[in-house]
Order: sequence, then structure tokens, then C-alpha cells
Amino acid sequence: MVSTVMASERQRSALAKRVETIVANAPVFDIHTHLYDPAFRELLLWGIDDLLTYHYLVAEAFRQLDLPAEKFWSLTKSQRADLIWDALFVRHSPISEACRGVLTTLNLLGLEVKKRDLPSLRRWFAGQKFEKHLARCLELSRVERICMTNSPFDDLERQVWGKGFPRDKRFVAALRIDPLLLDWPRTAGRLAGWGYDVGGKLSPAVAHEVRRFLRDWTRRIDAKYLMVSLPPEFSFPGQTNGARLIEQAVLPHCRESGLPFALMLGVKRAVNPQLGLAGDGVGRSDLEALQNLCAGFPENRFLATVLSRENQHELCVLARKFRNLHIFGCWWFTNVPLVAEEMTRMRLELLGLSVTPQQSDARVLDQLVYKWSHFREILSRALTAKYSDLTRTGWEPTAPEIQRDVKDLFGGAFERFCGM
Ligand code: RAT
Ligand code: ZN
Repeated sequence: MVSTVMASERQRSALAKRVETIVANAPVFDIHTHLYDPAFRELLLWGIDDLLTYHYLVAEAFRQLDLPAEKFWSLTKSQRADLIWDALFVRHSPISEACRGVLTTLNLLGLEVKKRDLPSLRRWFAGQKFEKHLARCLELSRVERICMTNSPFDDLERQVWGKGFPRDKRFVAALRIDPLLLDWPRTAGRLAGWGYDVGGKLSPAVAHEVRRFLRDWTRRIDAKYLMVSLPPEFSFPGQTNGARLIEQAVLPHCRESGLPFALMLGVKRAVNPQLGLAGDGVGRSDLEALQNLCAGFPENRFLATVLSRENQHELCVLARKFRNLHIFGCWWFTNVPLVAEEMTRMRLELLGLSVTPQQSDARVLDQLVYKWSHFREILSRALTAKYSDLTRTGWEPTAPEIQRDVKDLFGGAFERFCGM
């Protein structure tokens, strides 16, 4: 009896090791980030000051600081980084996920964190050659390909696309269209300024011009999908400009170009505007809108992620009903170990391997290192638990089978869904 228990313990730990090694070494296609092709130069953030001023950390630092928000924003980036370092790493232990992430990154880059010496960390980063550092971060995170978030409404970004540049094959594009769907009156003015005939009320002729705009940008950036983030109260179908534009322009364009439409649901923008990018919040979404889209437009493919923990189970059930829906990522506030582990296990249990359980959402190049290292740990645990349930039935997953499964989870299933 004792020896049977020991034998099965040994088997379980051998399985855990095997899964861990496969997951740790599998290359990833990071399907949603805020990183840029190096041709965008300063838009591609990297280094210690950008790591420390990440908006996830800004939100946490504000809880410890008492200086007024205007004062904080009037400081230089390094001064803000100094304050955040002092508030979150020196005066308190950096145990939040975003703080821990900075330390994981520094540690894996080979830096000594225990000295708590910010000036020497800065000197190390100042001595790095960018191209080499990029290659190092990709190697450490095992990220092979990165999907950017590309907005034609961002003035800096639009200029770079306008001039043209040789594309770096490691970076692919996604067309982000929030202003089009959330602020039509202002966006119509901008489209008109760029030569699209969108004057007057939303009409079939205007929708036709919006489609022309989407087609032009899809081609210009070679977009792999279109995407939007929407507030919890988003509903569809509806008479809002956003709902009508989705139906009359976005979905026809996606059908015509064969691209999926990604919906990121549940963000409440500027709950506290004083915090800038760090001031957004979360709300529970009505997923009936997504259900109506999947059911009403079977010829379209939808990618979806939801920000509220309370929506996660419902989203999995929806994906069971509609094969034109692919769910992805532990997005933003859900990307903390407690929630990410729960979501990942739930998705595996309800959907098997037809999901993309994570995207990094990195805004700073170096964050790839910790975001993927932390998630690989979570995925290894979740997969080991599932495979060991199988072994108890006598079904033993082989190494090539585990590799195949992990490949699917790290971008393979996504690429197939998108027809890439
Ligand atoms: O996670 C983030 O960094 C957020 O600020 C958002 O950018 C979010 O990921 C989004 O794409 O809207
Ligand atoms: Zn994002």
C-alpha cells in the first residue's frame, strides 16, 4: 500500500517535471501587447524607469503617496520612478503582482535586486544596446512573435505608418478602433479631414466610407484582426452609433477581409481621471451582446476577453455554444496569480485546448520576461493537474502530445482560428 502511494507520488512528480519543462521552453505568440516594431522608436518603451512608471504601479503608488496628482504628473519620468520605487519597494515590501513583476524581470536579466540600488540598475540599463536587449528579452520570455495594438487615431503612430518602414517580422499588427465606435461625432470629423466622405448622419453611404477607411488601414498595417475595448454597458444590437457601426461597417469589413473582430469587454474608462492611464476601472458586462453577435453573425469570427472576474464562467459557457468565438487572455486586473489560475483551470475544464489562455498586455519590452515567466508557472500547475487526472484513468499523455497541446495554447489554436 505504502509503496503504491510512493510510486504514484513519483509518477506525479515526474509528470509535473515533464510538463514544467515543456511549458518553460515552448515558444509563444503573444497575441495582445502594447509594444511596437522597433521602427516606432521611442514608442517602444523599455528600461527601469518605464518598468517603474507602468500604470499598474502608478495606481498602487498613489495609495501610498500623498502628493497631489498634478504635482506627480509635472515631474519627469525618472522623478516619478524615484517616488514609486521609494513608496512601493523601499518603504513597503513589493508583494503586489506588478511589483513582483519588476523584480522577476530584473532577476532574470541577471541583476541583483537585493541591494535595492536604483541608481546602479539605471546604470546597467543605460549601458544596454537596444537591439541586443530586445533579443535578450525575447529569448528570456521565449516570445517568438508579438502582436501590437495599432491605432490610426494615435498621431505619433499614424505618422510612422504614413512614412512607411521595413517591417520587423517578429511584430504583427492589430487594428484598434475604439474612437470609431465610442466617439463617432469627433471621429467622423477626423475621418472627414483624412478624405473620407462621412458628413451628416450615419447612413449606408457613410458606413460604406467607414468600410473604405477600415480597408485602407487593414492593408496599410497588414492587420491580423480588428479590436476594440468596450464599457460594461455595451449592448448589441442597438441604436447607438457604436452598435450601428459594428453592424454596418466593422462586421462586413471583417467578413470581406476574412479577419476576426476582438472585443475586450468590461472597462470603465477614467473612473479617476486624475490617474491618467492608471485611472480606468472594471464593471461586469452583459454578455448577451456578445451572444447576439456570435449568433447573429455566424460568418464572422469573434475574439473575446472580459475584465470582470464575475463574467469569466459565463464567457466560457458562451464559447462552448459558438465555434465562431475564441476566448483569450487574463486581461489586466485579472492577470494576478489567484484569478489567472482560476480562469485558466476553468477554461481548460470547460473548453479543453481551444482557447488562448494568456496574452502579456506588455507596455514595456522588459515586462515580457515576467509576464510570461509568471504565467508559465500557472499554466504548468493547471496542466499537470489535468494530465494527472487522466493518468489515473490509465491514459498517459506522451511528451509529443503535451508539446502539441502547449503549442496550441501558446498561439497555435489562435492562428488556426484566425486562419493565419
Ligand atoms: O492592460 C493595460 O495596459 C490597459 O491599460 C489597457 O491598455 C488594455 O489592455 C487595453 O488594451 O485596453
Ligand atoms: Zn491591452
